[in-house]
Amino acid sequence: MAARELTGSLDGKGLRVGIVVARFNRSVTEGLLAGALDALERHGVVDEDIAIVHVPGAFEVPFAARRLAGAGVYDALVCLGAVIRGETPHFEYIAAEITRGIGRVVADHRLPIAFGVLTTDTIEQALERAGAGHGNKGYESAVTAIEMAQLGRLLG
Ligand code: INI
Repeated sequence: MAARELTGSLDGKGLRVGIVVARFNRSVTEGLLAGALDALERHGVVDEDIAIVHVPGAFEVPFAARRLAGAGVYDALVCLGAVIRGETPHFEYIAAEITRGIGRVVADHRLPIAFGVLTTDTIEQALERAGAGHGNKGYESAVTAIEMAQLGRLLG
């Protein structure tokens, strides 16, 4: 007997997706947001099914993600931010807090949340992952959100 394999499809049609994006390091996070929106559009998610929530910095992302999750409206969330070591002595705290905070929301709400948060040493490294070409972390995260939303449907 063949093993049963489950993989979420990348069909975004009909999915409702919430995006939380931090303004801090805006030159990076705007690129992440553009990448995420591009991915959603290419995979069939329509504008009317997308909510974009702007927050000041990465530290505030889990708060907004929790509210969106609690609304019970979204099939998946995408969290976007850029935490850059060179610019803060409390890099480790903020990076740890957003990671833990988002993880808690996933666990509490059983909702897929894609982690599109860059943690880099320099702004240049972050910009490399937020550009228009290949490797945009926002794009990758949005595709992950779609796959996990579809997988969640299969898993029930
Ligand atoms: N927020 C970020 O998103 N990235 C950072 O690199 C960063 N640094 O460098 O401090 C940052 N700080 C702001 C923080 O997220 C909160 O907005 C602030 O502490 C107010 O709560």
